[in-house]
Amino acid sequence: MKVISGIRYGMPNTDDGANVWELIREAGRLDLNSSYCYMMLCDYFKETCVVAKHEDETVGFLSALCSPRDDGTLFVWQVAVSMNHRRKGIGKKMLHTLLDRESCRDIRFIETTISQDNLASRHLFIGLAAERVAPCTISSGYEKEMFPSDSQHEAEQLFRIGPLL
Ligand code: 9YT
Repeated sequence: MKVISGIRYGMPNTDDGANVWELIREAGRLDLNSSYCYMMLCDYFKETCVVAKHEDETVGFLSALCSPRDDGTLFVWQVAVSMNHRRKGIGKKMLHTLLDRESCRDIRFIETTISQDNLASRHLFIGLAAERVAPCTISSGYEKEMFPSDSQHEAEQLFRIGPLL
């Protein structure tokens, strides 16, 4: 558990799932998955997820998983920070907290998908690559046409960072 400026960064528990679901709903910008999905991430994938808390409030959540291809790639699914706690570097601190964990010891590449309008996440990952002195390539990921036609979902570009030192 890390504490920086009164915010605690740690591994989530199943109990955090419901609060995480509310955080993602309030944050507004991300795809809201089912509460079951967030509970399952906080349970089975806790080693590669980070929850940020200020007192009793859940103010940030990062979900990620090691690629089942077992090729040293960490897939970062969502990075969410509550409205009231933006511009404090919480997203970046969650990423560094995760990369410093034993569970990420063999990670050499980070992949994530980000839509064009999610400027905060685009800056976050480009900034991370610069800090870790690693190349960042952006390519087409999930095209708009791949999503259900009535979902209004934007295209998601694939960011790939690495090799990490
Ligand atoms: C890095 C990040 O948060 N990507 C979002 C992917 C997608 N739009 C989602 O799950 O919300």
